[in-house]
Amino acid sequence: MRPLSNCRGVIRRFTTMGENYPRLPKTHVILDMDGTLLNTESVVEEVLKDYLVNCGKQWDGRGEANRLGKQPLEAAAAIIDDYQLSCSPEQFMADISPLFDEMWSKVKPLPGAVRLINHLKSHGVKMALASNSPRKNIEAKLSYQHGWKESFSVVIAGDEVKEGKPSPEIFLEAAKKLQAKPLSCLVIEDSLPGVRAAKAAGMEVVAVPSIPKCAHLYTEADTVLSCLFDLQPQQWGLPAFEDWIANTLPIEPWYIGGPVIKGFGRGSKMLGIPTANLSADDFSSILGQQACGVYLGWAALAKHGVYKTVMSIGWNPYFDNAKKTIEPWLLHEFNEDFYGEELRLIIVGYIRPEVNFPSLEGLIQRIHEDRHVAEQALDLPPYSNYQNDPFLRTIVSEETDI
Ligand code: ADP
Ligand code: RBF
Ligand code: MG
Repeated sequence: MRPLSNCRGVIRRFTTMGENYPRLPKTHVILDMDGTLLNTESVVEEVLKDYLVNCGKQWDGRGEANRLGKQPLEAAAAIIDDYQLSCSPEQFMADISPLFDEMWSKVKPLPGAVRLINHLKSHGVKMALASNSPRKNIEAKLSYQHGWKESFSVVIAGDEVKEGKPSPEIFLEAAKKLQAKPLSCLVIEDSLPGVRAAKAAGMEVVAVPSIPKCAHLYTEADTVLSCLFDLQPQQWGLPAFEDWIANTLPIEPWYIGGPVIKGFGRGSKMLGIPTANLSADDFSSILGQQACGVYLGWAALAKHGVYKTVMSIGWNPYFDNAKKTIEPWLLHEFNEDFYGEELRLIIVGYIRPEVNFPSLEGLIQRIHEDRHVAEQALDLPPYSNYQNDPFLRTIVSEETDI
């Protein structure tokens, strides 16, 4: 089996001097905030939806890629253009800013953000926050995230520089205040203007795109990751995470359940791997907060019992689905289908990002490797106890096969 640690997480890496070229070790990390550390977008969407309805328009997610990472007035101009509104960017900002101010308390950290900040902080790696957001908004957003403000040695806001991203100024200013050379700083960014700004500042950049299916646009980034879970700081000379256990990353467990629905019918037919799908529509809010990827967990089937499971959550890049799906493979041989039966899942750990494969055989082989990883890891203490969780046990009827 291929060593998983070599291929975990990195969707693509550009190096001009070959894979083994040693990078200049990084001593400092500069982080973008919205879309990189905080899931601001879901709250922004909520506000925009209401605002546009009042303007007689309907929000359809249009132009998100056009807006992300921009400076506030430019983002406003993009929305005005996309939705043919009749106000000026200044008027738009004046109308919408108070609505945002009421919402910052609802913004949640993105998966892996708290882990990353705590990790760097505990190893004494100095961090800067470099955001196009105005200082007032940064302060408001940070005030709701416990311990974040103190974690950053430097915070630079969009209204504290002459030009925001994609100008390099904000990153150069952050490096200066950190007293670090640009090449000693690693930038983590979700947006294209942010990546461009960091490159123009002479820095290396890890991109973690916040819009699905956009990874191919990030040609300027040094590495493109699917989510922050996949960051390997040791590749940049920074201290490695120590929380991976048997090729899995324990996460704050999440609990979902519902009747098994029909999927695309290709799991068993094309792959020989049946997946008992749950309706992603019923979980759109929780799915929006979680990173796409391959996960391990425990599954309960009301009329059968409790089983180990390994699943993919996301867009299935090999099939390029138009909708996100939840695809749990229960690690047990069943004699029959169980469509309609109540299925409950506790998702306890992360294995890897969803990726594309050059062949169906490659995908199948990798899913079997995932199964092996999950089977072994689920016997270990951080995960094994969840099989007895009442969330699972209480739905399983007495006369089951377990
Ligand atoms: P679909 O696309 O409709 O989900 P699949 O080919 O993926 O079809 O088959 C999934 C169905 O197979 C499940 O809904 C379930 O009824 C059945 N099944 C049988 N064994 C398993 C298993 N070990 N894990 C998941 N589903 C299984
Ligand atoms: N599909 C992908 O396109 N890329 C993946 O990396 C991927 N990983 C998977 C891992 C597991 C453990 C499982 C069960 C499925 C995975 N699939 C992946 C999903 C597979 O494409 C899906 O089950 C079929 O499309 C069935 O509808
Ligand atoms: Mg299926």
